Amino acid sequence: MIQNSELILNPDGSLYHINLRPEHIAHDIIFVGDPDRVTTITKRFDSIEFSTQKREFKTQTGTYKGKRITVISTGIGPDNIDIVMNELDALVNIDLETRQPKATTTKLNIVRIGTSGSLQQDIPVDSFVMSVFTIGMDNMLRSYLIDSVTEKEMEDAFINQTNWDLKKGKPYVISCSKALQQKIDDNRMVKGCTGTAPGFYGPQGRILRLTIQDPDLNHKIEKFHFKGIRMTNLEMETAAIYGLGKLLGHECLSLNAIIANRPNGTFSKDPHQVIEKLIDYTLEKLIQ
Ligand code: R1P
Repeated sequence: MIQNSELILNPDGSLYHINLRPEHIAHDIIFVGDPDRVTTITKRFDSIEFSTQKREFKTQTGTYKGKRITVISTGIGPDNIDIVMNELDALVNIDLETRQPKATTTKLNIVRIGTSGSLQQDIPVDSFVMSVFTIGMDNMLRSYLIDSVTEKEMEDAFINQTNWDLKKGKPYVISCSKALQQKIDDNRMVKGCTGTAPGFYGPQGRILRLTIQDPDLNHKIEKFHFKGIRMTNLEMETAAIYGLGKLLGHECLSLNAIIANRPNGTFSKDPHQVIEKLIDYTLEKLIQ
């Protein structure tokens, strides 16, 4: 039995942070970072059956062209993903009455619609990137036993080519769900490898007033190559989603609206429009 201190339920039986009970969620789930992006998506729905919000975790469940979908905002960063993935998994794979894992597991389909910065001159603002691989430069996932789900050869290549300082922790590489990739991919997507950083400024090579540990890191990441794969973009959630998804047995895919181009120093003139387009793209693919 999982103790009250480890699996915390609110008085209404919902999970502590995400405020959800099992009946509140669909098995097809869209993650966004920004709570305001939840309604940007669900305003397209036929109807909404459930809404809640606690802290940065806003959730709405409804139907889009007859398909039941849940949209959840995760806020920013891998630490929040640890909360959302574990609590969502508990909703389907732990009996909340007996506090025991269920005998059979239920798989969730999770698609992230995020914003991101391109690392390559030829991937301009306003394009879409599908994260076929992700490199986690955060350390959250290393609290779990991850060797069964990581791509070690690519991990070593990244550490060597970027001369990564292991004092910052050890990067890890995870691939996306092949089933979701097949369902959602088409030629409007740039396929690539997304770097997940544990912060927005120093961890992504942005210098304001502080000296950073490796000012050349983005340049080295941009040049990284492994068996035809290159780094396409940087954001703050994908590796944590893919890692926990693989460990818990869920299908996960991350789609990125490119709103900044780091090497060119440009920012989209209309970031909302590229996000809206990526939302339309994703919803149409999900109902196929
Ligand atoms: C930083 O501005 C945030 O935007 C990106 C990053 O991953 C980080 O969460 O994603 P979202 O737009 O989904 O929040």
